[in-house]
Amino acid sequence: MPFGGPDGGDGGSGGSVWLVADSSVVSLLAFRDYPHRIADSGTHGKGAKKHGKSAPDLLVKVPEGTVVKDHETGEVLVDLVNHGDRWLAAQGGEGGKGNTKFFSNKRRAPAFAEQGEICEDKWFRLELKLLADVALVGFPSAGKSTLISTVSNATPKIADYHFTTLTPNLGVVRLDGDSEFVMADLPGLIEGASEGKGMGHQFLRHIERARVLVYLLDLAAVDALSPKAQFDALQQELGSYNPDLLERPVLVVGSKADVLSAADWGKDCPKLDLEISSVDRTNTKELSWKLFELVQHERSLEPERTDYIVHRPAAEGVEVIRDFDGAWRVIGRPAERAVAISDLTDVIALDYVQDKLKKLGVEKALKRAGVREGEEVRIASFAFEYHHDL
Ligand SMILES: Nc1nc2c(ncn2[C@@H]2O[C@H](COP(=O)(O)OP(=O)(O)OP(=O)(O)O)[C@@H](O)[C@H]2O)c(=O)[nH]1
Ligand SMILES: [Mg+2]
Repeated sequence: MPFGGPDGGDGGSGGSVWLVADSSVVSLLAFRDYPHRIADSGTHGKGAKKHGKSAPDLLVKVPEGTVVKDHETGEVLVDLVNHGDRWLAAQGGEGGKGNTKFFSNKRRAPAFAEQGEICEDKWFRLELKLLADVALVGFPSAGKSTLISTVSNATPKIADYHFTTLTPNLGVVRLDGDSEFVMADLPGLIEGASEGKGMGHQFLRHIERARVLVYLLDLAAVDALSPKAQFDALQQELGSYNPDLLERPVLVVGSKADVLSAADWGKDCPKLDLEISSVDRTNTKELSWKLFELVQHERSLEPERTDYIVHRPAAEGVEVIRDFDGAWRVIGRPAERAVAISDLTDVIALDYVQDKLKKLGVEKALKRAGVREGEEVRIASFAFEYHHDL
């Protein structure tokens, strides 16, 4: 302001990007559609000493069990294990100080102000260890693999002989942006499975971890066990493996309804929650939504953790290294920041930056590293010649 002195307010800081483990998110699929996550910028400072507004941090939800790795080296940066665990992935830029802040007896009319800091911009690789929310249990050839291939992204082997599935298949059932859960297709169970018969017993532990169970009963099994006999046998096997499994929320579902229905079996079919056909997709969407609601309910009963872990990078100091061509390079966020936010074409500003670098210990670090008169020193995108005490 002419005659009035400096009156520029500070700029607001930009938001940081955090990754936060959240039990309602089960997959990383959203990152395939939308890999860039950008926190908002702060707003500019204005005259009349008005400060700009800082932007809020952007909290990006990831599933529990997400491992964050360096995109290039594959180094594990953080393991977000439990709901609420969070990690500072990229720090927002700090707002620049308005020229009001540079007013002093020495500098009565500072014509310069700091630039806002350039924010961090990084790529990471996210990986996830899946745990099933829903487990499909049923006799061999009941149609478990066909069902999971219809409602999820899993592509298991399907065939008309028993024990086609030898190891569990996991699939993500995605109903819309925020509604998703993990389904496990397990090898078929038979009578005696809990004593080790057939394939399924090795996988009963997967069932133990699932929040919700589906008993898939083959309605087309004309020359095998009736749906009722299948149901009884499944309950028997699960109960003798672990009685708690009988308390688990469960949907009793008849499969292959395009061939035969519950009505065709009369008393030989237990009461079903749903009849489905994976072939003509009768009720498969309905089943997914019902399962999602049960899973959501179970998730809501789980106690909210309050002891989550916050991971943030350690404060950085100043380090001096030799650049690729032999020049010196100062690295460390505070020093890089001091240079990046200042208008180095303004002599008074330059003076201010030099002061700041000295305070940060840059000069000391350069001396310690052995920099000699006239050698080139770089900080971020700025380069200068080193002269002792200048
Ligand atoms: N008509 C009809 N056939 C089906 C349906 N679902 C599955 N099938 C058939 O049933 C047979 C067995 O299907 P799978 O999905 O492999 O059965 P599974 O339960 O995974 O069997 P295992 O892996 O051996 O335990 C295949 O020939 C499927 O094509 C359905 O809704 N209708
Ligand atoms: Mg199968």
